[in-house]
Amino acid sequence: MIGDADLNGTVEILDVTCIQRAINYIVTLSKEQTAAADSDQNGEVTIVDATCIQRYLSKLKLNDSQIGEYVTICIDA
Ligand SMILES: [Ca+2]
Ligand SMILES: [Ca+2]
Repeated sequence: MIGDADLNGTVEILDVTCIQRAINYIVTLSKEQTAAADSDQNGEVTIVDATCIQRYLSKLKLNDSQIGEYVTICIDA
């Protein structure tokens, strides 16, 4: 699910925290987590992705946002 950086099935503030930790190299995201955390789908996990999720949680849903939607995630073997 897009935005679900910790892969627990829901998009919540913990996912924002998870992304912030990844940006600060406190934690390392798996490929699956990285794909889910990349909320704006630009290929990299940045503070913008954390901001996108915060907006989603604040109900300021972006028109082009796929946060909260299930998508098929392609992961290289
Ligand atoms: Ca989550
Ligand atoms: Ca991104």
